[in-house]
Amino acid sequence: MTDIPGYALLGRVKTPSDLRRLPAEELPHLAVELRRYLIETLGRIGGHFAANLGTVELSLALHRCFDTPHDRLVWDVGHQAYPHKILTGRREQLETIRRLGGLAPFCHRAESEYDTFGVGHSSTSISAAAGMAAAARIKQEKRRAVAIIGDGGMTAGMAFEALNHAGHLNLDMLVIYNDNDMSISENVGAMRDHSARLMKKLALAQAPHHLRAPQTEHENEAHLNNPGAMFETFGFKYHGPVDGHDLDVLMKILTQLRDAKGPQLLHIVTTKGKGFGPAEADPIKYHGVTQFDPVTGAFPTKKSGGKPTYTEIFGDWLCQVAAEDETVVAITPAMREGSGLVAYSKQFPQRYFDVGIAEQHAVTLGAGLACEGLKPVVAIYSTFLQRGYDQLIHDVAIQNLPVVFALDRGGLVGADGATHHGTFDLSFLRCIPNMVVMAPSDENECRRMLSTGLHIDGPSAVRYPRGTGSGVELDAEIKPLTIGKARIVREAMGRRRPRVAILAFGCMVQPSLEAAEIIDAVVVDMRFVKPLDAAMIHDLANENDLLVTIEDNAKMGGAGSAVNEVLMAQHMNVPVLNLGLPDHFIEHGTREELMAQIGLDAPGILRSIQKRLRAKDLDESVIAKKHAS
Ligand SMILES: Cc1ncc(C[n+]2csc(CCOP(=O)(O)OP(=O)(O)O)c2C)c(N)n1
Repeated sequence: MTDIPGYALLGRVKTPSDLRRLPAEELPHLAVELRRYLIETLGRIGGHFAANLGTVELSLALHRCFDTPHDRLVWDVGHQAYPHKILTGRREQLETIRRLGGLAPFCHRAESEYDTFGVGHSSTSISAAAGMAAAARIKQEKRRAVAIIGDGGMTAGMAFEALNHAGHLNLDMLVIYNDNDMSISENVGAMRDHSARLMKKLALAQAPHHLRAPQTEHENEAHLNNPGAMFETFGFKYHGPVDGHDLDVLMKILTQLRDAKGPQLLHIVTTKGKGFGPAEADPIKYHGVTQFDPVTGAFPTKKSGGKPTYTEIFGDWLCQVAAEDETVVAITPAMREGSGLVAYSKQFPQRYFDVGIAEQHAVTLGAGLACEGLKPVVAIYSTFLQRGYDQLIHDVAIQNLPVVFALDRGGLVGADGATHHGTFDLSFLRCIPNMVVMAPSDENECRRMLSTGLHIDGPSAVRYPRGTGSGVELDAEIKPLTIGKARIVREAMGRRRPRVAILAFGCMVQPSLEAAEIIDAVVVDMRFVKPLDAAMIHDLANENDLLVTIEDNAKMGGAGSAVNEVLMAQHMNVPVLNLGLPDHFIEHGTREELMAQIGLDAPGILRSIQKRLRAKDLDESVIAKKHAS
């Protein structure tokens, strides 16, 4: 019996066991329903979209042919795993995906036994599946491990490290290489160029984005006749390419490969956005969506005159400085749209590098460019810079190279959840010698800090949040800042004790100002996490009874800790309250919900300060006595 009107089959398939019992001739109809369900649901709620339309047949074939969850499916990134979530008992909850308390945005071990590995950052699937295959060998269990990775995911070094090792171990595992010729934007790289030539030759490419010409005319016939040569070098037996939307073909080949010994790689060709015209025509626009019309694909018209996002502020700044200075170059690890680089990439194609999902390479490429006197700006999400940490220390900072890191999505990012929050950067950046670390409190400050970075003869980072700022008017001229100088943005009106000074970092200045109105606190926009304005901290400690540090970064080792270190070094004994992120991972929800949940919105900040002010050491009489003595 179906439990949703209009979905005769999908309503009956609640688990993979139901799917395996379904007569084979009903599977194509199920695929149609599954696709329609995705379109209707995501049209209503938004989320990752186009990639999921590309994995409908693959998800059905995998759960039909493998004994899940006993056999392990590891989805790379997990943004294309919605059909998998639907088929594994989570269809009704799909409505809640990415929302506070709802389904996780990507695969999540705690959510389902079918989610064998937590993902979000790309290119981990082959390593994880290799670990599972190696464990099965050690434990002598008959269990298959399958990694499903896109052509975008395959651009990362980590994927190749895993292939190299798994091939060497001769593990019984299967890698499914889901090639749709797209990352979020067009996929890049020599491997992509080769694949595109192969698709052309085999006439496998159909969707408009597949018609993009390969970047070079050079045709290596020998390679095209043996498309799996590269994977075979790694010890994998190559199969394909096959049409990843042909259920019969997929099931036939997966049934064969299920019992094959040794490392196997199946190359499937799919269309991102398959079955939904607007998404097939523009898979970039439909990679991740807000609500849209499930018939026409139209998005609600945006209200004009809204505030620009920090991403847009950065993109405009970059175009402006690149026009003035031809040594400015920009690098993105596969995040052209998300990082605001679309206009720049068109205006300055010679000075634009999309390196693929290769954060480590992005950082060291920047170092190399800087060695030759260019001014590289590495535009990277805070969470993805985690991938390039050694490169940042070893290749950039030790050599004191002038590379500017434009760190987007600092702090809590909202719906993408724990894997994507940029809440560790202030801690992991400030401990690196030579680094200058800045966090803007508004859009003007952001531009000034970026320009400051360009003037520094060493590495620097400007870390800004997702979304919009306060909407301040932009200065006509972008003036660089004095390094390490904070600014007072609110003086106290009266001088009643206990006196409170809030030392706020980045976007925490705004809610701090709101809270300060109630308790008449001084508010300082610290601007620099490193170097800190030690003189300002010294003065504030002398003039106030309580210092409050506020940051949207982990409290541990963050900007507040840095202030504590300065106070200790100066032997200043003033009460301090450090506010920031607690020592546990924050899940998904809107940024506002999450900030309120952890008490970093204005009311939460106020509550924490008022609570601290109720403690004995800040009692008015104690303070009065202290100052009388
Ligand atoms: C380390 C890392 N960098 C960047 C991203 C952002 N990101 C999410 S999906 C994606 C594209 C993945 O392309 P592909 O694997 O081909 O999957 P498709 O969306 O084309 O199906 C990118 C760059 C990420 N998740 N992880």
